[in-house]
Amino acid sequence: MTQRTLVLLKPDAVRRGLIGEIIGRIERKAGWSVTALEMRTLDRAILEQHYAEHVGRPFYEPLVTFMSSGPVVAVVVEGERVIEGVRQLAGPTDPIAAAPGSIRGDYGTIVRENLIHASDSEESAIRELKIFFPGLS
Ligand code: YYY
Ligand code: MG
Repeated sequence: MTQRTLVLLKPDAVRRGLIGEIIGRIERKAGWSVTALEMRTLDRAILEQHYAEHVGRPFYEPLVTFMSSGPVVAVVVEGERVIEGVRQLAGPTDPIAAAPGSIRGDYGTIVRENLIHASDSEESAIRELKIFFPGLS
């Protein structure tokens, strides 16, 4: 089942020089490929759309501050079961709970600064891809 998912390399990953490392891990999975990519700094409006489910939660304001603190790299990844697959590769939200070998488990310690966003379902992927890559057919 070929799918498309949205990955964001968060400002901490960009600042720490982990763009190549993280994209490299994704590219090494058999049959997965990067089909679009853009570096950009996100503003409050786009983050409110992207994180709509979290608006009003206690961590929302610090999350927006962090996510707009520097450029992110938005990446479209296509391939076999890529939605579930990239979530697995990323690991759980809390990097300390994430297993070594996962991206968050290998590089993160702080929940907010957990390096990577990946769409969590087919419905989220479609919604998020529209926000970041509106021109994609
Ligand atoms: O999908 P995922 O990124 O793993 O977690 P979400 O529950 O959707 O939360 C989005 C984002 O918000 C998370 O990656 C870090 C941040 N966050 C936080 O700072 N503190 C929390 N208690 C929960 C989430
Ligand atoms: Mg999420």
